[in-house]
Amino acid sequence: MDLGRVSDTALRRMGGKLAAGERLTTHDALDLYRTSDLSGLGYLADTVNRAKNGDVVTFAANQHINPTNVCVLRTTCTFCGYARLPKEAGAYRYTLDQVLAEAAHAADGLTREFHIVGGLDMQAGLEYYQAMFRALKSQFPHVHIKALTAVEIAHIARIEKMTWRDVLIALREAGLDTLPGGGAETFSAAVREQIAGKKLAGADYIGVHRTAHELGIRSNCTMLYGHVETLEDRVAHLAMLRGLQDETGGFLAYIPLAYHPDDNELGRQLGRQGTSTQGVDDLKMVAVGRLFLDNFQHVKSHWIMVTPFLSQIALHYGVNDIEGTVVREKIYHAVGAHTPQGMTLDQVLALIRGAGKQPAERDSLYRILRTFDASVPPGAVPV
Ligand code: V47
Ligand code: SF4
Repeated sequence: MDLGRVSDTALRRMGGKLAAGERLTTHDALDLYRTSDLSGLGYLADTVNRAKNGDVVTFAANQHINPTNVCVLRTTCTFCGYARLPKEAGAYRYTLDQVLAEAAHAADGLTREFHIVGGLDMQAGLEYYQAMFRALKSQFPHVHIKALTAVEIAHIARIEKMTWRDVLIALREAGLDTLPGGGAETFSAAVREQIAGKKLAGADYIGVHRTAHELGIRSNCTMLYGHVETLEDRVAHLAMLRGLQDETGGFLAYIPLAYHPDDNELGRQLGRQGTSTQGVDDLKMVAVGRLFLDNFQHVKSHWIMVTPFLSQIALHYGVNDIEGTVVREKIYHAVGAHTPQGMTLDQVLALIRGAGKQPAERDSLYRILRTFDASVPPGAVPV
């Protein structure tokens, strides 16, 4: 490591620790968030990422399906612009046929993952999802099902009067492969009180993921940032994720999610409409995740939320995976994301190549399926 490239003394000290294979403390993580030496931070994160993943940047051909926007927490998750009460205008719940019609895009054989999440709908219990997963698996046996956040698993358990464990076993039997990372928001109780008053507590989010990992169901994890949380809240959140990963090793990837303030109550309360998170903060979120979460192999940038341009730069701040081609994303576009709803394969390849990295398509468990030439055609515009 060339610490001559790092000007902040706290970062240089951490560079020494990292080179010696020492773990960063929560105090270190706070210093990382506070640094103004952005390029030094990027250098450290990129060095650690290269040691783990080389120059390879992966993506997956996935398709989002949001089967219901009916949610019992609609009035208490103030950051969410997607949910509706059962009789409210715009409320919907797909029938099985509608889910299959939406999934039919996968008939092209390119889609390898369905990412299925929705609201906490009293009418969408265990049987609804079992029937859905069985039908999807029978029509698209090659497509991995990444479905239901920890919050949805706990909701199904509550309405069916079952344990988290039994719900997970029943859903796995129907075809569920992995859990996505949504629903984490920021774990701090004070933050949750303000932005997601009645949502599953942070410790229970961890509990559901622990149960999944014990059953051999891998999962992702997230942090929603850029709303009312403090830097200390962010660090405490990361420490909980790192703690569970030490116990189980079951997390596949960490994905920071940038809060979008448009078309939701929290954005109005904060007077933040029409604004977005700052680019420097977006880069710090991925870089600090990469450095503090030393037991994670993958850090993903979600381009829908931070734009493809920022995601491309994030590839030099510790990110080794980008959210791939996404068909019909509803959740973020309900809260004012102005990015496209999907990228073509050529656009994804150009984005990665333009960063000087080697694109590779992966499956949902991060096994490489095919690699692509890394060279950038002259005059190519990334996206
Ligand atoms: O938990 C809701 C977030 C999450 C807003 O596991 C918002 O591979 C920003 O977790 N501004 C769900 N974010 C999406 C998610 C996800 C996305 C991509 C990949 C994976 C994965 C998981 O969306 C929710 C919440 O944190 N969200 N509203 C908003 N206004
Ligand atoms: Fe419901 Fe999830 Fe929206 Fe909260 S964030 S209101 S739990 S859909």
